[in-house]
Amino acid sequence: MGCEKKWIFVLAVMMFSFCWYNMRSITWHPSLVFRCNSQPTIDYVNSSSQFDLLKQDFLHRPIIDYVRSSPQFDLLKQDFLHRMLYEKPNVLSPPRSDVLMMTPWLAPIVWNGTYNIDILNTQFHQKNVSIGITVFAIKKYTVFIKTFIETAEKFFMVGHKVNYYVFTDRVGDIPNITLGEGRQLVILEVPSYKRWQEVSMRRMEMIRDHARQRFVNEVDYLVCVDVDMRFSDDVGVEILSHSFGTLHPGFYAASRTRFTYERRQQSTAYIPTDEGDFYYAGGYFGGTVEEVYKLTNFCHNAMMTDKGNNIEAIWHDESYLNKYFLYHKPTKILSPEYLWDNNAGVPAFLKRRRFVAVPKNHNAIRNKRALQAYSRNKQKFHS
Ligand code: 5GW
Ligand code: MN
Repeated sequence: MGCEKKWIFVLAVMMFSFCWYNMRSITWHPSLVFRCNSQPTIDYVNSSSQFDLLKQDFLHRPIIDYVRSSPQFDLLKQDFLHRMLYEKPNVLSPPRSDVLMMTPWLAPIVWNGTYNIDILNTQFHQKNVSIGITVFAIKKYTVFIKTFIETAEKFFMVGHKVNYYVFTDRVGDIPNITLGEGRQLVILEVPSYKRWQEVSMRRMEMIRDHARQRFVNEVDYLVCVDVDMRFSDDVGVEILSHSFGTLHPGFYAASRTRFTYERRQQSTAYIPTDEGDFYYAGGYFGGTVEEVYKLTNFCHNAMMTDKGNNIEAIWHDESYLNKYFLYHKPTKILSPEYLWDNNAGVPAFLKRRRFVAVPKNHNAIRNKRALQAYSRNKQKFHS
């Protein structure tokens, strides 16, 4: 009997100390405090500034309860699609099998047939997105502005809010063009540089400076393109993403070693022959204003470093852009439909030519200096 009581006592002491130990851990262990909180994730997002960007990440998730409980999520209420009728995507029959539709880092490559513009337009209209398109018309290149804007009125982001940002040293040469509703022309007077290489390269610095001072207050996305171009088919919100680059029409099928990256190690634009994904065109990139700021800031700083070391990358701004995209992978890539030169013919995979180069010789033969520039320029288009 006495022996039995002793064991019951020992057992009771053990159970008591076990319970007490666990109660201690409930009050003292910090992770358990979180587990007891009924809505910990929301508090966490609200209280931590480094999670600010994550707020956007909730856009497409059906988190009705969270929306109700948090006033700063009010805007999300609009962000649900309504009934739409369209053909079902077919898992076993991809829309294109003749071209690469996705990079190894899962960024889409935009080709005709791979997207539904009605779905995308609905999404972007709901967000009330506005788009800035930057273009440089320095010296004689003002002659390209009329065609550029007139064709953009027909094909570029029709139905969305658009600001044309025309950088020029010849404000008086920019023609008056009647624009559609929600579209405006902003002329930005900038200095011109003597060397044509510098005219092209300084675009990075000027876009960077205006992104910080102006674009960030006026538009959501920037599209930065060459001016010696005409739109000949739709270019819409399917191109928009955090950051995007465009496949150069001369190199979409080329091997790595054939890419005309900067190959001198002394340059900040240097890319070794065993690296590189694509050859991106200098004349067509974009993204959110913040991402374009980062991109142009990188390229300009790299150019200035090289300038200090008396070196200039082989294809100027394009070389620095390619270096940037190698280590800051774009979140979307535009196929050559978005940047074509009819001198390269029309291959079978190219279903649409949306933005094509305007031949430059008419302009060039007008004076000797421009003619010299044109012949250098022809080499510059390396296809
Ligand atoms: C002039 C002569 C040779 C090279 C560039 C220029 C030039 C370029 C110029 O005098 N004024 C000018 O505004 N640009 C801007 O730089 C244009 O926006 C032009 O689209 C861009 C890139 O130059 P491109 O278009 O001559 O280059 P490629 O590679 O398309 O031939
Ligand atoms: Mn060009």
